[in-house]
Amino acid sequence: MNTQQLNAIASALVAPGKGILAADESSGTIKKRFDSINIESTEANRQAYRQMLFTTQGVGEFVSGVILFDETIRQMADDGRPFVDVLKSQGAISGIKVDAGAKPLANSPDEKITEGLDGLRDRLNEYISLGAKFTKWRAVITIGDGIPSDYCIRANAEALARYAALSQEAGLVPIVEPEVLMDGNHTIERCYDVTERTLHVVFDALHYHHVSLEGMLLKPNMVISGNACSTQAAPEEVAEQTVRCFMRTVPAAVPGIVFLSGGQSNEQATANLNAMNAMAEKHPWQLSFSYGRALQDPPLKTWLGQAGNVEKAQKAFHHRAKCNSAARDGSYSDAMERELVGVG
Ligand code: 5MM
Repeated sequence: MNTQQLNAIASALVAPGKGILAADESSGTIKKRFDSINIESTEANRQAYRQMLFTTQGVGEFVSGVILFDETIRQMADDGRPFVDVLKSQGAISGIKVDAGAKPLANSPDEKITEGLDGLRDRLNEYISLGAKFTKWRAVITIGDGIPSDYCIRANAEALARYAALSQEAGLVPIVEPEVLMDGNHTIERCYDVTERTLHVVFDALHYHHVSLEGMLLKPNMVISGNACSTQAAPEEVAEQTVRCFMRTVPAAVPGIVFLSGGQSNEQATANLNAMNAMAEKHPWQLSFSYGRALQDPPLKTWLGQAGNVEKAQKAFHHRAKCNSAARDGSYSDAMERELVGVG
């Protein structure tokens, strides 16, 4: 492992004003997204969709890196350039999702365990040859009656730590994603408790697996009300609870926290990140984004699988990326949000 190289990539991914586009939808997830716009999930449509995103002019000003799926890292643009090279020309670093998805946890059927460790060392080497510089692994923690169990949190933390250690051994920056789902009617306080518990266990596991904190990024949920909770916390409260939770659990050596959007609306995800970066309280890490849906919803709904809509869809994507870039230093505003009229 070249520590300096790892640290440089991790820092570049959270460079000021920039964040990550999560475009690593696996086959099942991209099918769901395409179903929502009545498009068939064929290889050609997936290539056309990702090409629309990756060739958006000027988006490299706001996007430091893109997380790809196995199929996508092997695909090319219509002009014959591999997507990895297209992204490079935008100034964006390519990363790869390396988990094999969340599956039912044995002996706790309402909970999930992420699989994919078998053969990972070899797969990492192949991804390096395809141009990947960083990786991502997502663990899913569900809030419900009597869950999450310590068993689920520990099993997922162990897998995350084993993945992160293997990734660093190969020279790839791991993005460690323990996602506490926002599905349910739980309060923001319950989300705080579960997120705090989860992060303690994850960082404990990372420690005993000798993962270098300077050469990794954390991709967590924000501390937020459940989506069916009758009281929805405003951005200032989300920011206050999230930063307090992380100050108590995430070591200062971690260069950046890149949030997932988790089903928040586009504007909510931007406003919440903005509120954190606008806080007077100083925090030791870069607070950034690694959004999937909250960056892609407007371009997806504008594109609709039509070549004639590509330009408008790219404008919608550029706008979302620009708004989230502004949220990196607390300068996002309603006026900026409304700058793009009639698209998305
Ligand atoms: C883009 O979706 C990623 C892959 O999901 P699947 O394994 O379900 O196909 C996902 O890991 C994503 O990176 C995170 O959930 C963050 O995306 P959101 O939409 O929550 O910002």
